Order: sequence, then structure tokens, then C-alpha cells
Amino acid sequence: MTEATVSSQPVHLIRPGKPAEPDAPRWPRPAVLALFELPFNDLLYRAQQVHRQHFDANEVQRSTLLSIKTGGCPEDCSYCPQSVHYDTGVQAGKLLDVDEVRRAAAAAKEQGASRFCMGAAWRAPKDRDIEKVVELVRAVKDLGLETCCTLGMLTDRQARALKEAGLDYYNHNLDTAPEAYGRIISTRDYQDRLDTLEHVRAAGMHVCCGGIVGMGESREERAGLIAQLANMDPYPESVPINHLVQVEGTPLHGLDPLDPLEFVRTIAVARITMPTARVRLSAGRQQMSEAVQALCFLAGANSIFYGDKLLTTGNPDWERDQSLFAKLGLRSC
Ligand code: SAM
Ligand code: DTB
Ligand code: SF4
Repeated sequence: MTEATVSSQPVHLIRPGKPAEPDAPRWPRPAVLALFELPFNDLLYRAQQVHRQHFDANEVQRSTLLSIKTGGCPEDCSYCPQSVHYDTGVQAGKLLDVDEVRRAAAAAKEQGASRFCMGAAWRAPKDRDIEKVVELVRAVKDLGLETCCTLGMLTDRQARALKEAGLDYYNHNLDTAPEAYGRIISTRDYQDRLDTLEHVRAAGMHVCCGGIVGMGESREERAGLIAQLANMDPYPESVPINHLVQVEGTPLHGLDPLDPLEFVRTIAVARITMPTARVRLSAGRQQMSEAVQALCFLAGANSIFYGDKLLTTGNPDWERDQSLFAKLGLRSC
């Protein structure tokens, strides 16, 4: 057998577990790690096959983000420019009013976004914050857009109130593998995150949950993050894969950058392990070449943040993305 045949073998051998034990994970971590270790071409081929079984490979969903409450957050997430613990120059602001949010959502729709995501720098919203966000969700929904919020930890009751207001998706990320989590955040734990995701699911909303890569984690830890996501039952409908945006003043600023091909691998592994999820090529696109973004779409990414700002940092502007879509023959959906 030639070397090439040997190295290609795992392509069809690595499959989700059909566990003998009823509680065994669908994707044991070693199987996820084995995907990461495939030859790059085999990995991308397999990701494309899975992608085409479930989606039109030339369609990419576009979500526009708006920071509805910026900065001053008491949490110490070491990647985040909005934490009060770090001096990043981000000014703390108040919750935006309904007219400002409606105007931003209308502009996003006009540019071709199908979903509008509202983010707040809260550890956990108070009930009176939720009352105000409910008004924002209704206003955005009335424009005919899908709605998404990311507001921090939610109680069961708050999740139900948001669902009743018409919220379609709630974004709450696991961020990294369980064993890497303590290096990144100390003010809340992994279980807090899982509890919020359970409340979101129980309220009947779609779950948007992913993580960040490029925070100095090992490949084994990247596999750990993807295994956590893929073994949720059900797995999230939307999976944002963020590339760390290094912001001066945060503890993660100055880390060695992740190899872009390792980022593409992470997208491919997410696609293979969560075949029907929208995998979002999320933060970090402004720092990425068009060629790397094209590889991410080939690897199965089929959603992006669209508009010149994420929450506090930059993102490619509408025109640049429209030109990239035209170059690649991508359509929005
Ligand atoms: N405060 C809420 C929370 O943490 O859930 C919602 C907003 S928070 C900014 C949403 C997500 O943005 C985080 O969970 C993290 O995954 C991502 N994020 C924040 N800063 C980032 C950065 N510098 N680079 C990449 N992703 C980042
Ligand atoms: C997600 O996974 N990424 C988005 C969104 N969900 C809220 C946020 C990215 C934030 C990047 C840093 C910033 O702009 O502040
Ligand atoms: Fe606060 Fe969210 Fe930033 Fe963490 S990621 S510091 S919770 S805004």
C-alpha cells in the first residue's frame, strides 16, 4: 500500500460513534481529534461532501450585529475588550433605545442581512433589562428580520419572556474546551454556560453556540471544544467559530497568531460533526485574506457577520463582502 493510500484511509473510517453504551457521546473526543489530523485535502473533501448533503454550497446566510449595550462588563473574559478589568479604551454606554435599534436593523435589511443580532455587555441581565430588550426584539421582528440576542446568562423565566417576544436565536458561547476555560475566565464557570443553554433550549428558541480559537489553546483543546458542541443533544442550530480578535489592553493581546490553515481545519471539523448546523465564520474576518475566507466556505462555513462592525471591533464593510460574494459566486439566503 502506498503512503498516499494509507494517509487517505481515515476519510471514510472516522465516523460519529454508534455507541454501544446509551450515554456514550456521538462524537468521542479522539474521533474529533482524528478529523483534525487528517491530511488537509482529505479533511476539506469530506467537509464539502457533508456540506453538500445538507445545504446549497453556494449560499451563505448573513447576520448583522449591533452592540445594544457596550462596555463596563464585570466579567473577566480575557479576550474581551468590554470587560471593566482591562484598559482597552472602550467607553461604557447605556442600553440603546428602540428607535436607534430599529434604524440599524432597517439598514441591515436594506443591505441584505436576513438576521439581526443584538449583543449586550452584561454578565446576566436584570428582569427590567429583559423588559426593554423585549421591545427591541419586537421592533426588529416587525421589520421581517430573524432575531438573535446575546445578553449573558439567562434564567428560565427570562428565556421564556424572550421567546414570547419573538426571539428566534440566543447566542451563548462555550468559548473553549472545559479544561482550558479556567485560563480564560474566572468569574463564571462552564456549568453556568451549560445551564443558560438549557434554559434557551427549554424555552423553544434556536441555540447559537460556538467558541473562539487562537487563544493559545492546543489542537487537542480545539477538538475538545468541538466535541462539547457536537455532543449536545441536539447540537446547536448555529455554531459561530470566532478567530480571536486581539485587542490591546486585554491579557490575550500579543499571543502568537494561530496558523490560518488550522482555523480552516476547525471550520471543517465543525461542519463534519454538526452536519445540519449553520457554521458561522465569525469574528476575525477583517484580519483574514479573501483566500482564507474562501477556504472557510469550502470547508463548510455558511454564515457570516455582515456589516462594518462586530460589537466593538471592525468587520469588512458591506461593499467588500458584496465584492467577495460576487468573486466567489456566493448568494445570500
Ligand atoms: N456578554 C455576553 C456573553 O458574554 O455571553 C454577550 C456578548 S459577548 C461579547 C459574545 C461573545 O463574543 C463571547 O462569548 C465571545 O465568544 C465573543 N468575543 C468577545 N470578544 C472577542 C474577541 N476579542 N475575539 C473573538 N470573539 C470574541
Ligand atoms: C459571537 O460568537 N461572536 C460575536 C457574537 N457572537 C456576539 C461577537 C464577536 C465580538 C468580537 C469582539 C468585539 O467586536 O467586541
Ligand atoms: Fe462581558 Fe460578554 Fe465580554 Fe465576557 S464576553 S467580558 S461577559 S461582554
